[in-house]
Amino acid sequence: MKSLRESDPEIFGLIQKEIERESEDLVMIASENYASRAVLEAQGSVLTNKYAEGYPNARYYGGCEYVDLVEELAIERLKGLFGSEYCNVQPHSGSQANMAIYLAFLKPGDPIMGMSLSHGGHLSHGSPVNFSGRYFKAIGYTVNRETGLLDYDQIRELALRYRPKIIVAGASAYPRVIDFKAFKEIADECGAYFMADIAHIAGLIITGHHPSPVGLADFVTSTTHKTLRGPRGGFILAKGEYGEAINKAIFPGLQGGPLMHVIAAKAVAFKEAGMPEFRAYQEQVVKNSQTLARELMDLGFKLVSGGTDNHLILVDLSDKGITGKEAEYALGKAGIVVNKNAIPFDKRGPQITSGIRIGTPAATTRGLKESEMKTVAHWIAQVLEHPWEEELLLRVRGELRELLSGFPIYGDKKA
Ligand code: DSN
Repeated sequence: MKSLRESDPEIFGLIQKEIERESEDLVMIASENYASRAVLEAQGSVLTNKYAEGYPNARYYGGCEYVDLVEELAIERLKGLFGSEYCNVQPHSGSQANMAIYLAFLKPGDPIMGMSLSHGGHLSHGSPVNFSGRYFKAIGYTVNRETGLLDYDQIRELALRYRPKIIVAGASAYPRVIDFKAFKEIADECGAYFMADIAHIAGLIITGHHPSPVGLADFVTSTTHKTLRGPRGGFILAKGEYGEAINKAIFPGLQGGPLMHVIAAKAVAFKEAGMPEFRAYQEQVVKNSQTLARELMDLGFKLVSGGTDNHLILVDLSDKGITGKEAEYALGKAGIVVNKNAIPFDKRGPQITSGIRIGTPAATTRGLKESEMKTVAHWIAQVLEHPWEEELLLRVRGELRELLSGFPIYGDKKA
């Protein structure tokens, strides 16, 4: 059989380019990370060949003896990590995990409540452009204008007024601890289900760097590729009593054959997440993010909520004479990859925005620590103060590459 290099040099070449990009640039997209070689190997394995509709020992295909064991291992490891009664490792993504909960427990037109996308929530928590906002009556809660923090009084007031069938806690761009206990009390008071979407903070929860919603929430959904550092995918945790309905919602409700190669890679990532090194890693992710936050504030930048408790910061550029889009572009030219991001009560639209989101999970995986974060903060400040000075951007890019050459990804460039 031919190798990829021989059979498809175009795709092979583009993958090489991407390896170079991921190696030479500083990835600070809060939702990205570098999966381990072991995760990549499992995901690139022959398990991609196997159809396994159904669940372990109850499949619709023969030849499932090994994939059954793979899925059982993934399930046991995941339950162990979170202390959960039930889990499903088949969701292809976080969005599909959320969709499965809605499919299992709601009817079209039911009211749902989640954090507004423009305040840091997620598309699948009720955005009008997403299925969740089209098939359900969505109510969005916001952060407090002065503090940038979740306003639990407002959430309670909205919940009691609109009586949602489900309340979703969780965010894509919220730098602070989420009080899952407060959400649980509000959900109980208004008779709603409580779902926690922990996609961004799953890794931090496993190691105790963020409180866990397990035991409080009826359902916990997540992705596996952000702070958890696994392959691209999703999972669901829940109280045991909900297991059957969730299993049916995932298959046959939403999905066909599970991606067994991805489930194997999830199992590998779950094993890695149980290791002592993973705790040290998450500790460093938070230290790095807090160092970056402090430095940027010392350099005169305004951060939403005035800092961070987790892996990301949200920089408010509204008083800096530069949009989020421009900042993303200029930083990208300098080799620092971030994303433009709406800030709460943003006056600009989502394609322009007045902010950028910066995350430390990927940079921490490649070994950067506090002293490098201080240097990075200075580079970010220089770029954002002179976004149109090509020479300066190229100088920063050169210095950054020099620094990153000491922090190789995968030990070399041939991942
Ligand atoms: N796109 C993800 C993020 O960047 O946070 C959310 O789905």
